[in-house]
Amino acid sequence: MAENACHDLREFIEASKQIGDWKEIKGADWNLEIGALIETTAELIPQPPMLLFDEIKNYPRGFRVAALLFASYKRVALALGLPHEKSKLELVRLASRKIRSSQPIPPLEVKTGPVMENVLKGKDVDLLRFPALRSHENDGGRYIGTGDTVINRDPDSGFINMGTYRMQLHDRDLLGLWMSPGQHGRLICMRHWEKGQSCPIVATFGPDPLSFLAANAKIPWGQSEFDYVGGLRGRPLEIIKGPITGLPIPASAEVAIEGEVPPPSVESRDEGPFGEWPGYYSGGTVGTGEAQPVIKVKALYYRNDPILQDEAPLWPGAPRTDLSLRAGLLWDQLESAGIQDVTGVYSFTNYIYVVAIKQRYAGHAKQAGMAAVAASASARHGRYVVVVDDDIDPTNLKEVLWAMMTRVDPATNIDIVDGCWSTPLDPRMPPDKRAARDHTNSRAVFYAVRPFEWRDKFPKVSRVSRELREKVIRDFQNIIPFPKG
Ligand SMILES: Cc1cc2nc3c(=O)[nH]c(=O)nc-3n(C[C@H](O)[C@H](O)[C@H](O)COP(=O)(O)O)c2cc1C
Ligand SMILES: [Mn+2]
Repeated sequence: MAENACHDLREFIEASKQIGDWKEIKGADWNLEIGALIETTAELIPQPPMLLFDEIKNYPRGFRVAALLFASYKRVALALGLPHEKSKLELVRLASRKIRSSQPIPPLEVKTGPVMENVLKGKDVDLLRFPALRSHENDGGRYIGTGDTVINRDPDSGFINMGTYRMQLHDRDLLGLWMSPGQHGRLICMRHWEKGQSCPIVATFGPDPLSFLAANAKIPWGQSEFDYVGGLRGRPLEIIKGPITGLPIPASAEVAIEGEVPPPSVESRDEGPFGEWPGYYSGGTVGTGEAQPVIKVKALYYRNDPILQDEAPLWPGAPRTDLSLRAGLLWDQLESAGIQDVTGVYSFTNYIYVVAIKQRYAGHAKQAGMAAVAASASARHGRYVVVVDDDIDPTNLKEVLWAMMTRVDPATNIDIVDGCWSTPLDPRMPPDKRAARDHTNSRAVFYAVRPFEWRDKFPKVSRVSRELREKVIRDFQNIIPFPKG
């Protein structure tokens, strides 16, 4: 993650073409067809190719959509500036070390940049120029904001946040914004609204890859994702001071807007339905019954031949993120909380966080599990935390399930913690709880570890040893088509 992290989305796409599979698809339809292709590819192909759509139906050539950018961990490694030939677990470890060792670097203001190649202001703003997708059959509209960042400034402390929140394309100069309770971008908007003011806002579509990954990791409140990304890259993000809002506009984003979010009491709109990452339609007006905030767009900036980044949620069986900054962030936060001998961390969507430890004392596993329930990286809308021993690779779901099957005594090794931070998009949230705005849920913590007190008496593992496995793969590769690692 040092000097070599990609500068912008197009540089990242070119570099990704060198290290993995990719496909260009011409003539596909923004209305459902592209969404269906993306989800089906992610479900059926392990380490799926990056998909690049051009000549999208009814849109001019060059107005492109890029998808599945982070569905292969090798591409995530590239985005993080890490060596892509490492294992997934090793990459999470390297990410957490980098997070630990980097110092925030504030952005660098420049006069202009590629995002200013096309400038449309006021009445000329027209977001319908872009082939925003309608991804799922019952989506209430088209979404331009999925692979996006939303940027606003806390009026009290001055800290500038960058988060990924979905944006519906309501009209040529009007966007819907869905921010879950507790999100930093929403807390900042509320501080403006409480003063009776609209919240100035910048958003990007097709940000640089590291900004995107940081914008959807829960970096603690008050730490600017701009400075964080600068620190991880080892050089500042280049920004242009927005002429309308004064907010930073990332200079090499594909598309950016400036605008404002009026208090919802002044202006709001129905939002959604939208197929969300748990695999159900949720959030927005669905379930809450409440109209949602809008962004009134005052200026539109975009590069020539702009690339929208699609990150519309997929059914969880079609993983769109093979490795996230979140796992590295959680590892760092656990160590910062004093949890010792963490040997691995991984997350399978927001719902399952796995922490591997080398147990050193009775109570160590519980300490690690409780910390993972509370840490900012994993605290919002989780479901399960699984603590495993260090012989389990937390990135390997088969190994994690095996530990849960064989090392957990359900009566004594599962803790239930109720009342944790959740979101109205949780499909399992009872309607009355949602109506009462009690956006909390319970967590189960599985201690899938050998009981510390008698760990030496635990039966020996009978699985083929790694050495023997590697030997038979080598010796029989010409007969049996073992996948190349
Ligand atoms: C593709 C994608 C889309 C997301 N969409 C939303 C959204 O619509 N609303 C929301 O509240 N969080 C959404 N999230 C989660 C937030 O980006 C994440 O919680 C992040 O930490 C929020 O920024 P903040 O920590 O500065 O509040 C999304 C995440 C991803 C990866
Ligand atoms: Mn934040």
